[in-house]
Amino acid sequence: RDARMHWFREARFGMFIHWGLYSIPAGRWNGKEVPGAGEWLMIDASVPVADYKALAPQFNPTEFSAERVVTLAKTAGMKYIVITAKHHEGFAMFASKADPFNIVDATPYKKDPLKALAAECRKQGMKLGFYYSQDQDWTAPGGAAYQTGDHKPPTYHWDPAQDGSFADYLHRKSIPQIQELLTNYGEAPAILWFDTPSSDMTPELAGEVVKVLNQHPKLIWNNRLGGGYSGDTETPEQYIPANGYPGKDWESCMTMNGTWGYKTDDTNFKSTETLLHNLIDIASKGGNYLLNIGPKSTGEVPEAELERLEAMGRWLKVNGES
Ligand code: FUL
Repeated sequence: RDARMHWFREARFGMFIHWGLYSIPAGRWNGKEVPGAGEWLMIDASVPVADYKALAPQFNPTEFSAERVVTLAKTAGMKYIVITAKHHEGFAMFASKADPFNIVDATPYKKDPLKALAAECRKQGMKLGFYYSQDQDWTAPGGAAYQTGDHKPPTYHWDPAQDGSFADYLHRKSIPQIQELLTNYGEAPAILWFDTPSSDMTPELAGEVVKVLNQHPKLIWNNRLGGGYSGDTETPEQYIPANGYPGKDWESCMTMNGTWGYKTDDTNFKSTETLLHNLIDIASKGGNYLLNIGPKSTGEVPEAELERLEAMGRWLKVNGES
């Protein structure tokens, strides 16, 4: 375990990337701002599955450049990147034989950005991890949904197209896609970042996922798989634990404004000074800072995020080690 965690313990600073179809509506639906995080738009606005899936043919991020993103992370002083391979919306940002709702098969872009990122990260010596929403999936039958608005228990679905068995969803989509992410990108990813487990993820079902993960001895995975598994890392979200987590590996993930996925209406950005204070505070307590960017649907990184990361890099160059 120590050998496996070694690079993570030295890293201190990483880039989180939330990017998916939600970057197209960018927080607005039917001409109105939808309160909440941009990547939660589908559930917050109760968008029917067919309407949401209709976003895919509009997704053509021709301005995305893996080279620019990895260079930006490097410039900022970051040592690793974790990108959303599939968020709760259920759309795979990678080539997938397991499910056709993916960027290669369902969009005019037709390319796999994770492939480009994996190649560029290898080239620039950057670790790459994949975020994968293994439990919530709002466009796949049987995928889980959190309790939101007036959605009804026990499933909290809002469209009959979402109904089905969670175990079937896990066997047909989630586990096969996890396997794709673990094997299709050369060396296995450095991190698998799971999220928002529900009670659907029983110890038995989670155990099936763990069997797959255990085939990759260098893989680090977080504490959000569910089923009682604690994983390798604690993941405080949007806060810094007062005393860190003595004896544990941890990573505070945070946004620069108030959303993970791009939202045109959210311009409430923290100052570079605040972001640097967070980094120093976290590092002094033995953790890592996983700081988010939310690229636009074109693939471009919002200017406010670019500026801050470049400014952090300039400060670190003068004042940091490395
Ligand atoms: C949360 C998710 O629901 C958010 O959308 C985001 O991905 C964050 C890092 O984890 O709980």
